[in-house]
Amino acid sequence: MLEKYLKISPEVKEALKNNKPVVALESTIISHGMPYPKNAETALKCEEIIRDAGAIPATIAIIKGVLCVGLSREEIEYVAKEGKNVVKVSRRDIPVVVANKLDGATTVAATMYIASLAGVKVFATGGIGGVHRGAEVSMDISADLDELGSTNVAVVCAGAKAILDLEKTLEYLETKGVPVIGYGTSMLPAFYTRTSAYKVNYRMDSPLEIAKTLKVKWDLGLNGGVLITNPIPEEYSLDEDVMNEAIDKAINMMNEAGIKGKDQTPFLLKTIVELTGGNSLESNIKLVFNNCKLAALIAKEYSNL
Ligand code: PSU
Ligand code: MN
Repeated sequence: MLEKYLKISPEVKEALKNNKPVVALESTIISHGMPYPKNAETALKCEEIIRDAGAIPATIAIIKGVLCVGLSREEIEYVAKEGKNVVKVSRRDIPVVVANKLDGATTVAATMYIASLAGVKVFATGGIGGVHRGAEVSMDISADLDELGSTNVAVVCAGAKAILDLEKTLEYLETKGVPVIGYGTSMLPAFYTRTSAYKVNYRMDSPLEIAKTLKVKWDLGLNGGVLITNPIPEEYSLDEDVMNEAIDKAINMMNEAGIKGKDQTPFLLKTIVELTGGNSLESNIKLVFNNCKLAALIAKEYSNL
């Protein structure tokens, strides 16, 4: 039944069969999160970093209605070049895009779900979606958080951008039973910066410690994800005040333009890069690389348990 919808690349299939470490990668970050050609270069480099660290990369997207786990170079180039012409697919969009044989770039939520169908346990990205500022009125809460609450995949990220309400995002994750781990830190990283005003739930200093927690969680039937937050390397971190100013401005521009729903996050990401120049894009790329490496190390430890 599933085979009808799901295509796992031969390399990823072989790795999963032999319990080799695999790391999932999302594709909305490629299509909607970064401009071409940096997005293609970044996506390919992520795969290389994961391989160099001893795991197999599995970039996930929907190609002509097929849920693909492990894209070819050409498919990555295609999603990167098409950019926003590719549908941004979160959980709710999967059935429509598949039924109509469309192309879709998967968000954290959709990537987690498809990874879990394939049996991939560890996933690397940049930043997750979360509770938006003003959510007490707009109710804009990313489906990424509910997916973390129910799907058994660990997500390695650099925290969340301050386009979100970080405090409410943590509260929501607590409600959903999602442990938030800080890798080598007890403070929640805020994407461009290594810290924020908020604490993570647990600090862990080794990939093995994290892998053990994943194993126990799922062995006990505690379904859902784990969020591993990995601070941006010091040398690429950006000034908090400068970034917050750009974020505030981008949110005002978004509200003035009346942008709503799934278009909000892509608009904010694009506008922040425009307002801060190539600097923030470069930092974004570097933190994703850093997360790919950590995810590979966690996947390796997990496969040995
Ligand atoms: N935040 C980022 N970069 C991204 C995204 C979020 O810093 O690329 C993307 C991810 O794919 C994430 C999605 O899953 O946006 C969340 O969108 P929404 O807020 O509409 O759920
Ligand atoms: Mn939303």
